[in-house]
Amino acid sequence: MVVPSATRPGGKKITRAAAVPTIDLSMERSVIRERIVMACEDYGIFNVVNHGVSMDVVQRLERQGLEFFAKPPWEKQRAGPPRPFGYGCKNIGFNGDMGELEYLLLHTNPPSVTETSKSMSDDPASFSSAANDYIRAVTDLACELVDLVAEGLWLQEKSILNRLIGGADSDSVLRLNYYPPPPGDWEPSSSEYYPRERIGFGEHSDPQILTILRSNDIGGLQICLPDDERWVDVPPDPTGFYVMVGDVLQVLTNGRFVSVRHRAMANSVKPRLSTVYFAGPPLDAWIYPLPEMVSLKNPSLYVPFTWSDYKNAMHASRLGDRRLMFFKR
Ligand code: GA4
Repeated sequence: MVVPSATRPGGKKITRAAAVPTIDLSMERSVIRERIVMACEDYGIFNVVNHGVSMDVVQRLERQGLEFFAKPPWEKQRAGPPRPFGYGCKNIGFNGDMGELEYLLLHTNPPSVTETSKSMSDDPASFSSAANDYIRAVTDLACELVDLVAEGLWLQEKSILNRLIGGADSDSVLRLNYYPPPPGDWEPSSSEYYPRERIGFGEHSDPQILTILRSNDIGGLQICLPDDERWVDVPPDPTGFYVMVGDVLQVLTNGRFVSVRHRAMANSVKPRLSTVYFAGPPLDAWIYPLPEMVSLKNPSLYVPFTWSDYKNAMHASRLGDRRLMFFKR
């Protein structure tokens, strides 16, 4: 369903419609892998249901997150600043980006989670157990999804993607985003033509291989589909996960998959909490289009680089920059 859209001068249109495919992981494997490949080509995002991640694991981390963000500012600051891990408030990255949010960034290896939990909770053992259990569950899900991708793309080496994100040396990140409601005097504009927007986390694509996102039941996620000038609302699904293609998967598939541009709005009168897992490769992993994705008709679009090179480019750039441009042939 498409309802009337609004345009900001010089900005993209906003359409209140969502067309993100939902993939039921209890379907037959051959059907799932085909649908995943199609969703990654056409949208760069899909929703998974019947994913096998226990809701208890999800809720335990959500509770820990809400408890942390409810603390007084001075207490939260003890877990910051995020350089790059820890607590952050409004500042995003190192180059002046800002958003209407607070967040926690954690590296996903268990010793690091245990260490950082000490500054995040009065009960660090419960915090780190909730975070580690969540990380284990979504890592398994991410590995299963990339196995399906490898099968769907008929890759020779079926475990090539799984090995990039499933090993102990993978450079994955867990992010808890808390979008507080707007201040009392803030009112969304009722004008269709000049909508007043509160940007929680600005437009960008995720740099890694795959992102696994969930939120509480408050909306805010928007995507911008390839070759389109519209922002599309993605409805919250507290029991499912949204899966997004990252820049590295775009490179590995030689542009066949697209890393989706997205942002999070913070207009709701209720707080939004999202939990986002970014499945990344090891720092020294070489990234280049997989041989099956390259042919005379589809020559390689990117030069080889390491994940560490890409991270350097990422930390030197602004949130909304199109970093893959630096690695194009
Ligand atoms: C976007 C995706 C993840 O949230 C993140 C972000 C990272 C950060 O917050 O430190 C970055 C951003 C993200 C890409 C460009 C740089 C780095 C903020 C920023 C301005 C953790 C990631 O991996 O890249």
